[in-house]
Amino acid sequence: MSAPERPRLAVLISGRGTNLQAFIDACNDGTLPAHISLVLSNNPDAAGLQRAEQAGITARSINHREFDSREAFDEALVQELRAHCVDLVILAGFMRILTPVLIEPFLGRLLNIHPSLLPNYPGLNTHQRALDAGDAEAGATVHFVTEELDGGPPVIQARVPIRPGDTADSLASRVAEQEHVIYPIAARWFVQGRLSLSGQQAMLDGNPIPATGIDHT
Ligand code: NHR
Ligand code: GAR
Repeated sequence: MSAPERPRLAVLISGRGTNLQAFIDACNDGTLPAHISLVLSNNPDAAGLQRAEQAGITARSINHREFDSREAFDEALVQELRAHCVDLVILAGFMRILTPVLIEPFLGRLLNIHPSLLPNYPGLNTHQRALDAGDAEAGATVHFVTEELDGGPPVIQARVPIRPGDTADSLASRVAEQEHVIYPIAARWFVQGRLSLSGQQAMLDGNPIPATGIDHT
């Protein structure tokens, strides 16, 4: 008898792909019992596409600029995701706001990592905003993606200190280290069948996850 197939992931990127690399490593070392079936980028120049190719993963860029509407772009993404029978979609530094065309068919199977302690600082420039506000801590949050931008139910969150002299870049790299830890954990919970979305509530092992996610600090 053949071994059961591993759950199939798609990772959507726009840039460097360091979170993608964390997923590649976690799948390779077995800590994430899943298979990355597809990497998609809206940006043809994303460095992460090379990481995928080096790992032997099918990678495609679908340039959003070639579409007349956000919906038409999302439709092209959905076609690729369906063609690869994807079980879980991972947004990893993906920079295009998605419409219901993609969100509805993948609701509950779509995760994002956002570089802030949600519900603080949804949207862009999170590290500079945390510095400007004089915050003592920053962090990252994995959440289920819903139509509301960065507003879907949190799953897991990691905090880091903000240190004197931090710049947006120094803070971003401290946060990124934690991103690479917590994001594969959330995906592992999902592929193990432990994590789900029930209405607007994220559930782990049948219990509701608190409003800011499981604290991994
Ligand atoms: N789509 C929906 N519907 N809901 C979410 O929660 C989403 C999403 C798409 C992406 C990631 C998010 C982040 O973690 C994400 C969450 C892009 C923008 C943005 O403003 C904002 C948040 C996120 C991603 N994008 C601009 C746009 O017009 C383009 C910005 C650029 O290219 O630099 O799409 O931060
Ligand atoms: C990550 O820090 C991620 O949290 C953030 O972009 C970076 C991508 O890095 N996401 C967003 O800002 C989404 N709008 P990576 O390409 O090296 O994984």
